[in-house]
Amino acid sequence: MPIEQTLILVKPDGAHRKLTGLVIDRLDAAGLEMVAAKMTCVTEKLAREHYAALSDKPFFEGLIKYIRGEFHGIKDHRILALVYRGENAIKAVRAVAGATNPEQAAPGTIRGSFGRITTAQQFENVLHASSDPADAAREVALWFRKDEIIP
Ligand code: IDP
Ligand code: MG
Repeated sequence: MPIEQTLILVKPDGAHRKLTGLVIDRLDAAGLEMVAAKMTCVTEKLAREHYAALSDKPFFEGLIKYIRGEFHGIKDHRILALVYRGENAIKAVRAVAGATNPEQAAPGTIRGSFGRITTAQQFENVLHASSDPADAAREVALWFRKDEIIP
């Protein structure tokens, strides 16, 4: 199986609800290795670049507000960004995370246990996880410099 790197973001609802440690525990338990971590400011530009492929979706503007912590009072728009590495890391992290829609995410997955849909139809699903090798490479390079990642 291929050794992959994948980007994880603990989203503002995850930070606000004190789920950061749980996310890290679940990823560690999946047998993956953390190779980069930082609290970083999600600028408007970074948020829009990260979610560029979704810019035509009706939920896009809400998603930009959400990832910048505007619904959760996150100071300075800070977020925890992580890179994990391991065999089939992209799929392994997606399995731990669960489906995008928290109502459809399997019980026991992070999103299935802790995600919710707000009355304004905002998906709050605790974490971001890259979805395929091309996305993972693009996203890791967007959030981290090379020298911030353990070789
Ligand atoms: P993913 O995060 O599981 O890869 P994507 O389809 O890439 O899912 O969507 C990115 C993020 O946009 C989701 O994690 C979620 O926060 C939000 N999102 C996706 N679909 C919807 C929707 O139908 N309504 C509201 N928010 C959505
Ligand atoms: Mg995605």
